[in-house]
Amino acid sequence: SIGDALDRFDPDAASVSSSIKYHAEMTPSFAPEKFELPKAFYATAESVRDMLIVNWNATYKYYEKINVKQAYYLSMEFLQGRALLNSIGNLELSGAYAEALTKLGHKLEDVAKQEPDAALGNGGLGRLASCFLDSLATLNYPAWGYGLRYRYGLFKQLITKDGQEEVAESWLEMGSPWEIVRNDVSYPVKFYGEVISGPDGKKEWVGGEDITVVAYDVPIPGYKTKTTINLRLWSTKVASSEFDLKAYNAGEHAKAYEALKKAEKICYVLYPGDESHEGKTLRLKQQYTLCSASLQDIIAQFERRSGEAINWNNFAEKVAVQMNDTHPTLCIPELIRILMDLKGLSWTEAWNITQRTVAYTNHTVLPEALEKWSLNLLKELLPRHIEIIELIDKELIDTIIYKYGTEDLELLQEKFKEMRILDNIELPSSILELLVKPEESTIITLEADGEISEVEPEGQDSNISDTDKKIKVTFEPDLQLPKLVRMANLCVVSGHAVNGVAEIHSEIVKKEVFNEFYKLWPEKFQNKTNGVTPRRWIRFCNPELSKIITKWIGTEDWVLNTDKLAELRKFADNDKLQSEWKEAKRLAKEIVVSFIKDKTGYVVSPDAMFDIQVKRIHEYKRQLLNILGIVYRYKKMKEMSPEERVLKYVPRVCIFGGKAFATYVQAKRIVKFITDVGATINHDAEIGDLLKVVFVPDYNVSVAEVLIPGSELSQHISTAGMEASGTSNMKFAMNGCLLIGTLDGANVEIREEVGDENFFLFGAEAHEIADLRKERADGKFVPDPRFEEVKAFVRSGVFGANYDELMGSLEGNEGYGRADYFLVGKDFPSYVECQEQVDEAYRDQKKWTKMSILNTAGSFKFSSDRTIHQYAKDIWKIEPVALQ
Ligand code: DL6
Repeated sequence: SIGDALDRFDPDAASVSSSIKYHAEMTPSFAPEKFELPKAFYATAESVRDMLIVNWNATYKYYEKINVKQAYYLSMEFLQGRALLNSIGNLELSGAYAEALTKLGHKLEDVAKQEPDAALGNGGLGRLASCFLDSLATLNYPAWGYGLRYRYGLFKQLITKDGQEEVAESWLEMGSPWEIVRNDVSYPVKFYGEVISGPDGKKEWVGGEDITVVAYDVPIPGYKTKTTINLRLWSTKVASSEFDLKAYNAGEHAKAYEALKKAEKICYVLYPGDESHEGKTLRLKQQYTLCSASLQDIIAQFERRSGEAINWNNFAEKVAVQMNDTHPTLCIPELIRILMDLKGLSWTEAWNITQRTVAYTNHTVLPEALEKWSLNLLKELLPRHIEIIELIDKELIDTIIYKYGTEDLELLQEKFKEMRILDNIELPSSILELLVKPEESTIITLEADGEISEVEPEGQDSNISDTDKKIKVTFEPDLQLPKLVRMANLCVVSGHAVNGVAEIHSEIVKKEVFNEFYKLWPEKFQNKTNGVTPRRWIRFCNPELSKIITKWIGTEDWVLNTDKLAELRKFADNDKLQSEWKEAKRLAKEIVVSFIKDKTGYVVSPDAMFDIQVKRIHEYKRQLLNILGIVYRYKKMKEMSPEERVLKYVPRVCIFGGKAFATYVQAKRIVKFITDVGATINHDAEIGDLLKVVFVPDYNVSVAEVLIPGSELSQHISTAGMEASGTSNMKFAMNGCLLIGTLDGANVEIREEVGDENFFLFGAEAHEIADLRKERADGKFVPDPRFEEVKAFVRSGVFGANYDELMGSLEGNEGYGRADYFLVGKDFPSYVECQEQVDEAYRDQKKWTKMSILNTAGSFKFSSDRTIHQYAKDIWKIEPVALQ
């Protein structure tokens, strides 16, 4: 029985050891005689995988048997990081593994470090998806993740004297011990071709390019539960019949495997450059591959579980699909296509089922990040899907007309311009006819930019028939602009729920980004504040602090029920707790010291304050504000006597980490600037340990697991209103790190929970930003002299160059784009002053430690368990099912 299967494993160190030895002997990729490090990792991981597979099979079978409603999380990114410590931690086998490995001559931590990060993500969105999987499994929710198995992830970041360099991230070079290749789970995916209509009006998509997708399953264990859910990653290939043996034998090798390469390249890298047509096509192919494969799989599962009695109207009662941002939008037309063209349902039925099934999470308000695809590219690549998207656009137009009537054409035009899925594309003729007002006699042209023009028809106007000179409504696309499909609008129209990821962000989603949709369907809009898993982000990455928390709370239940962390509040002043707390922080800082030495060569002092900003490099996240603050501090230090200097400033190590997108030139300039500043300051003997600036290369999950426990101050300093949520802010707070930040994203809620006095707040607020930008653009902004001073200092060449492009962008000089769009200049003085308060606070270590404890205590809300319960209840309508 399932129960027996699950109970077979309750291993002690001895049985763990023999399992590891077994795998060491049977692992063919390493020499048999030695048990050295990489091999020790693979053998250990394989022994863990045996256990995972038992639970994973049982979970799978159980869901099949009880035919429970399941959630499917579709995401182009899963930033899983390493799995070994997390898996054995969740299985409660860390002790047994540590002991077994010691007996075999290795330390568990050394073995664990051999594992390459599964870097199938870019930033917060991908890591959130991975935290969600951990919570789903832990809370026993029937759910799966679906993604792509990129061979090279995003990229590996090298830091050279020229700044960031990207090289392929070859995380799969030695194979992944966690994945199970499912050659039995494979589907065809088609591109291009044409749509033909049968006599009964049924559509068929034929011809084109066919590839095959194969599932790679990654078991995801929950904490202290047998539930082990599935992350199904798709890999692309072609059927063997596509290999052109004749061409190969004729020496035309490239031709022989052309089809294979075309298919394989879909899964080479995450976010391939999309400036070229080729690049855009590849990205769209990736998105469609994820959607088509996952939908086919979900439908196959639904059919299998339904047995003889398939009732499609029941689909949404069994399936909830969550689109992680707009990248998986194509699952909407794909579901409709399968239901209509392959399962024979009508448009009305298919549309209704789809709306009840899919939901959309928005993760950004940056207009440039809201995906828009070229109509022509979509038409070419997915001809059937574009027909379906046109039908959805028509449904939307009907709804708009139903709501606003046809009387006020100007109002309608406004609504169409804002809301239509198809941008700059003809209105359906049936709609144009509907807009005709017989009593008037003008030709009304609705222009794509929202304007309306009216022309009195001249007697001989050839567009107007002789019999009816009354009126005509036409639509005029803007020939200068491309015809686009707005994916976010498609998601909002088709999904039954739309959510933002922090309270302030969800309000912006409702009141600004999708305000017109909110007026139509207020009930769709929700907030689901992000969270992070306390297993990985405290329990496993910070064992010393975890022990202390458990000791003072009196139970380890906080790992599952983070509300208990709030109990630490009552001990925040306790001297004993404070000294243990400081000791744990100190140990974590020492680990950071050796990590920095190892990765950058810089030697930093553990006595200094560790001040960290780690996140993707983006202008809105304002790493530039941070580094300019450092430069200002450095300049002031240089102007002071050594005595004054130590009185005014506490020693700091300022740590940066994060990747700049390969084609984001300005972000790469920022990386280079930070490393140059570091090179100058770190070698300035006069400054010594009072200030160090370090850029840690190749920031990823494992690096975060080292840096976050050792952090004392972390920076979340985005221009207000621009960071959807942020999740590292939650991880830092959990680990007793104080935050300096703006009122943006989840900072707002973190500050509420930890207390205003335990958060360093500065900067303009979201509601002020539009006016401030206008002030800047109108040339009315008067910069603070400190801001002028720091820019002049940078331009003087102290750091090697004059950084004209960066400094210019802060001034709006010609050629440098929008005048300080991210308001670095505006916030600079309050940032510098706030940093002075940080120094002041740090001098009082008793107070600082209390603030640190209160940050951990106040972080209880930011567990992804809370977030997942909310998604399950409010959006997916799924219930936990614990295996018997
Ligand atoms: O919701 C997860 C994460 C947020 O915490 C960040 O604030 C936000 O920037 C990030 N958004 C993206 C957007 N990507 N796209 N498209 O990564 O999501």
